[in-house]
Amino acid sequence: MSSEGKYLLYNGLLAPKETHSLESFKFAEEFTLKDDDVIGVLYPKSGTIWMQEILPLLLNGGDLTPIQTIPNWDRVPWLEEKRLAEVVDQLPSPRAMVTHFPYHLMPASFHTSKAKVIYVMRNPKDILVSSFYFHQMAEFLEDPGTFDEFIEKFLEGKVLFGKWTDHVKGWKDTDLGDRIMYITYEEMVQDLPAALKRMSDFLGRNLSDETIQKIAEHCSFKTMKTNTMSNFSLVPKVYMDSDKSPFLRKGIAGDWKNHFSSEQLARFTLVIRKELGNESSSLPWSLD
Ligand code: PPS
Repeated sequence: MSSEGKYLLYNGLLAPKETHSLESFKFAEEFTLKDDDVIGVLYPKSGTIWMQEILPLLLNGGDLTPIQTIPNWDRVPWLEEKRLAEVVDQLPSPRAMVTHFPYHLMPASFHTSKAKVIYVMRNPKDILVSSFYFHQMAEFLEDPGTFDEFIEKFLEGKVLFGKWTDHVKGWKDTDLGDRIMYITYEEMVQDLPAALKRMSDFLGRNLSDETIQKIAEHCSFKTMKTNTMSNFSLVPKVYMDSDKSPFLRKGIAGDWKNHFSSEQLARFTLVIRKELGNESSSLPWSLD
């Protein structure tokens, strides 16, 4: 399949045809969000699958049934993907979903609802590295080229769901007030129970320390790697080849240090800093 054949363009954003269609985007546009819906919002490779494990457990008080019996893509579907239309009627209440949408493409009903958002942000250099390997293992994505070439594509926004800087700026500047909570992938890696507690309080769950601890154990990188409902081992190898790179690859902060040369780092930082403008100073990690 040619690379042009693998992606579609929706409002200037690239998305893989394997999982998205113009109909699925239309379905998302017209989707009616409910007041008690919870949406994990993440730029690709920022921990989406992680949120698909976490949200059901926070919302149901730690009942492991959904994460042990339902594949992640049906358990907490992507708002923009084809699967949503298939599974939406089976979602338990309150519903949990995830999305890679930038803020300005959220459905109209989102803005009039009281649906809550947890926005997870990850160091863009680690996103880039994670994405580089993902493009090598996923047949439905185009070849990333060399690491140098992929850096250029990332900086130009010629990657899935556009520029990281646009995503972050759009979601930082909203009128959602206390409907949105911000957290970083790095905070989650550093102290998952503390991150879960913050999320649980935000969702009005008030879970006990014991339940938080239990959820943290089941959402650890190690446990998720062995969960067949979450590690993509159910997907045939012709689509996702874990021998090339597992989906749950390293699960750490700072792997970029093993990949970026000093020249690449300087170029990357310069562009990102310029595009973020004032927003650079409020980032939780140094861009250097
Ligand atoms: S996607 O394709 O956009 O849905 O990918 P996404 O799930 O957003 O991001 C994949 C990266 O998240 C890491 N991940 C985790 N890290 C730490 N702990 C847990 N439990 C966890 N679950 C997923 C996953 O390993 C990918 O990062 P890398 O750096 O490639 O390991």
